[in-house]
Amino acid sequence: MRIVVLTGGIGGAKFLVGVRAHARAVGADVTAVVNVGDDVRMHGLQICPDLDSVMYTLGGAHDPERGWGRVGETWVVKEELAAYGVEPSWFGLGDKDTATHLVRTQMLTAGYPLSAVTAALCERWQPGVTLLPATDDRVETHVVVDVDGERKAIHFQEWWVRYRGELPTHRFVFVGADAAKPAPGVLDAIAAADVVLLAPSNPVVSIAPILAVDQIREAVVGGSAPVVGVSPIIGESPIRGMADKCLATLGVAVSAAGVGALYGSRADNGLLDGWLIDSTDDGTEVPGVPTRAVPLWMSSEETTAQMVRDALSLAGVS
Ligand code: FO1
Repeated sequence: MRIVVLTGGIGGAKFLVGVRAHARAVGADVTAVVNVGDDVRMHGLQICPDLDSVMYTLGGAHDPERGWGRVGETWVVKEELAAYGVEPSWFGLGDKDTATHLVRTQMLTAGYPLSAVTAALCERWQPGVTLLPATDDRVETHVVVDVDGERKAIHFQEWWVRYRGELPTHRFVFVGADAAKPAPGVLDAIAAADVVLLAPSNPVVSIAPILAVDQIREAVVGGSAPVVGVSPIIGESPIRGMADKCLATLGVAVSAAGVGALYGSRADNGLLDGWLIDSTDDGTEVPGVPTRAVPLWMSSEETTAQMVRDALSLAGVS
């Protein structure tokens, strides 16, 4: 079986741990198509938070407490940059993490595309799934906000890390998405997939920027593989992160029903053939989309692998 997962950062990374466990048990092949909208250049380094969260998590090197970056991290570079008074002081790069960004930036500068750089970094971390950036082109999520009496667009990282998403926020823009092409391997993986899963990642700033690349959306919506999404909302809260703030900006209810309707039914030019929701949300209805309610807390590899089995069964491919 071939499984494609569209995914963002830490929620998607945890989900992929379960996908990989299931895949190992049944001999399936997994490709993760990862959001690059969070990517940013800081201090001359190219930083890919979602690719790194997935790579470190599957490589057993992530910090589960902090939710991003490396476990056992030290912060000498950050302290030294602060001593020089260098901005942005609100964004922290750990020492170990910095080595990843140095390797990546060096390879990009030498002319390698992000997909090749990611494959090279994964040589070390052996994630056990194929990690593909959605695109090798520059796609960045910017956020239109009111700040200091002015309306302007700031980078997603500034919106989230500097301002904790607390600014009056009007919309999210995926700069570069119009012209972006899928990274090598993305369309082939979707075309060959037996199922496409939408990880329980942020629908607005993790999944949407992937699908903002036209050819990816067309391949998923027009492809033969069933598409099943896993709700990132349990009750009225995101599993983690800022999905509540993002959904509120779009005027979408922070609920499994709200996100399911945002994705929409495949029969109605939307995405979903099935929508996996948490047991507490049993009874949720999404027009045109079969739902199934199961426990969605990713508390262990085994409980997450069970969610994956439930998603595959809902897709009719287990
Ligand atoms: N999140 C923070 O809250 N503060 C930081 O200083 C910070 C730095 C950082 C550096 C590298 C990296 O890969 C991620 C980092 N994050 C940081 C996490 C990141 O802002 C977001 O949580 C993700 O982009 C959302 O998935």
